[in-house]
Amino acid sequence: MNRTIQRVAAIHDLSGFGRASLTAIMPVLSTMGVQVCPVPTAVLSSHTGGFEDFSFVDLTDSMAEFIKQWKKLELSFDCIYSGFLGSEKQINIVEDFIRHFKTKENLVVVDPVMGDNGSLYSTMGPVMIREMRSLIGMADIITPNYTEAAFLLDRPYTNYIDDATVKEWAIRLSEMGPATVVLTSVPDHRDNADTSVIAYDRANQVCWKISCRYIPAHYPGTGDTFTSVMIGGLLQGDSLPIALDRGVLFISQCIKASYGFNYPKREGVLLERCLDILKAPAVIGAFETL
Ligand code: PXL
Repeated sequence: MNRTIQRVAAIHDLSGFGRASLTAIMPVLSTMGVQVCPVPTAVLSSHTGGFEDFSFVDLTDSMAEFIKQWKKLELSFDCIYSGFLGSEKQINIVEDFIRHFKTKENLVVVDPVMGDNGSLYSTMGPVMIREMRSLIGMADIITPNYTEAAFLLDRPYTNYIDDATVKEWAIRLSEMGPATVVLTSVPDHRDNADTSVIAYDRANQVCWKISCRYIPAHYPGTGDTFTSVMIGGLLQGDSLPIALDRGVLFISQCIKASYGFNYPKREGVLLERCLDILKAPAVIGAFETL
């Protein structure tokens, strides 16, 4: 549908403190001129990365009623974007949402949030991995990080992976359903100081690589920010490599803007200092084909 403002249904939790999930997704996409319609999966006092104590209200049981109203309103979306999910039941609800709201034209993006740095988050286990494998089968684009890709494919996580192997991982993941596979936080074998984003586009049989200088700091929520910038770019009409390039550049800029300040990393990058960058036209950085 031709709309003045592009519209995204964002199926994520609302974590009150820490700039992850909806508190990162909404400002990024709004700044890029995209309307975000959240389907909240849970309300937490903070995200779970680095906060030992947090309160948590699960919204699984209210999601079905909520979505029923949207079906009655006959809403339509240019993109359906899901991320951190708390249970198999929530994954099933997202699958039902996609079955109902998916059209020929719109974009389904699934970020199979399950872990990072080689390990799973505490709420994830074999059942969630199995269900996530089924959910990614319904997506047009998936954005697993290197850890999540290893769990989805049941391959060992290593500190080193060469370009040919990572390309093969992306192709295998694409065979599970999604036409486009975007692998993030991939260690770059050419230089230990770099990390890359690798993307396989099955329709054009092309594999893109975008490298970025690694800054030794881990801020939670950057995966959500990266995927939101990519979605914003694609909805604005960017090509895949340009949308990915914008995501990588924006994350590097956010980390650089934050790193010099001495505050707990668990609060996330200083997004508010950087959002204006998203209004600038895309500057072509460096992408290459594999
Ligand atoms: O950014 C991913 C994410 C989303 N939601 C919650 C999280 C995390 C990562 O830790 O804890 C609640």
